[in-house]
Amino acid sequence: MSKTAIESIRAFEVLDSRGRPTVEACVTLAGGVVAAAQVPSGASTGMSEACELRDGDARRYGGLGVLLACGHVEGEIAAALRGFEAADQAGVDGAMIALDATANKSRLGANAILAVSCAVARAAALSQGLPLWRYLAGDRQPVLPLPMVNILSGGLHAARAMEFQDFLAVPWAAGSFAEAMEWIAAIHRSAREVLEGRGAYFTGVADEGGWGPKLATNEAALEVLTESIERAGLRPGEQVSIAIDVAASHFFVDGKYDLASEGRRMAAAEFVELLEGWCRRYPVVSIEDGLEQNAWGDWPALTASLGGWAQIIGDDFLTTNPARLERAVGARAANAVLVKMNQIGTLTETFAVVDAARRAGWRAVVSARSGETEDSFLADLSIACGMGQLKVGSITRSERLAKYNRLLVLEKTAGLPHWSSVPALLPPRSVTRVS
Ligand code: 2PG
Ligand code: MG
Repeated sequence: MSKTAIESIRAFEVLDSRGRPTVEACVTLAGGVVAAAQVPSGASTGMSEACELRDGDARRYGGLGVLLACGHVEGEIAAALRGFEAADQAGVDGAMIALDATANKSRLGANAILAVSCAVARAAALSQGLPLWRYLAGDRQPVLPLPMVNILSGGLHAARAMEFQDFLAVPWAAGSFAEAMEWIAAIHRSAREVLEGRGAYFTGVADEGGWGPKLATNEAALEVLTESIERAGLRPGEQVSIAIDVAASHFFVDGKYDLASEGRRMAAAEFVELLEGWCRRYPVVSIEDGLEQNAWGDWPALTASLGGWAQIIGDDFLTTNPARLERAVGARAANAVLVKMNQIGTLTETFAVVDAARRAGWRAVVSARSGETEDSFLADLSIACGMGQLKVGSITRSERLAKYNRLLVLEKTAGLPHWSSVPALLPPRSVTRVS
């Protein structure tokens, strides 16, 4: 066996940032290189995501254990991959897809498969003496990504205090990643002050480290965020814009968008009007999952009315799935894709989606999950994709900071181009202030 071939693979049940079990895979190459990777887990998952295999044994972790997935790694997967060159990522991923033999990786588990896929990549990078981002990039131009950072949370990440899931700050005018993080820390701090000024009561932070306040309306979150940007001494729109993750599928009830906290139920057309009003009044440059995940008929209208102002991102809608992306490109149903490795389950397929988005002239945002781990793999992936945007959550939880901190170091050491080198990174906006 060559020194760079896979010799053995182990798997461990470890815990994610919500205290739920997840998979860590550890690959050993014949020459002695050892590399591990952990996989994340979502809460607001899309229906078309690859399957996360859970034990279903109610006596352990309420059925969420991943011992079956770990068993598949150490059993069938390890046996099938023994002798594969670690650098043959497509071969390794293809072998696991064939071995699983289901459309959604439900037999072996996407959590088992992805953990191995990432650990193999890391082992290959190590064996070649390359930083992970450099190895993953291949022929792509690596870029330091612009972070969109969660400041206020609602939906499934914050006990549904409001329906919209994420209100994020986009520090696009920062001259460096370090400056972007400094701005974000100031905005996160000032957001607390603004919320306190409105009488908000704090019991902690939401799943991704943002504040999860109870506000009178969803729109109030935009007022709070805009005010927080100003209070931090920054200019809304001119320096820091706003992104929202509507995560609309999770409050789509009986064919209507149900803003229960406001006592309003809207059909798609009315809901798009609501979003359009927000784009007029606030510096919103990015709208994710603005409509329900299977509302194929409505997405083109959303994109037609708001696509010139904001990037229209499909997350639950596209689930990092090449077939759904292709259909959406054909239908002009969005203009950007959220990239989450565990929605599809291998690194090879993840890059296929990124490259297809690039070819279509779409934007792509590499994203973490709400249940994350201390693995910083995503930081390297976001650089390697070269699409210039990253979403990891807020700045008060170390599973998020593992990624941000690695990017802070790589900015100083790796000589990477700034995100502004990516053409048409964000749509141009003229709105700079709430009227
Ligand atoms: C999202 C993600 C990350 P989850 O909806 O974009 O914020 O959440 O991992 O719960 O799907
Ligand atoms: Mg989302």
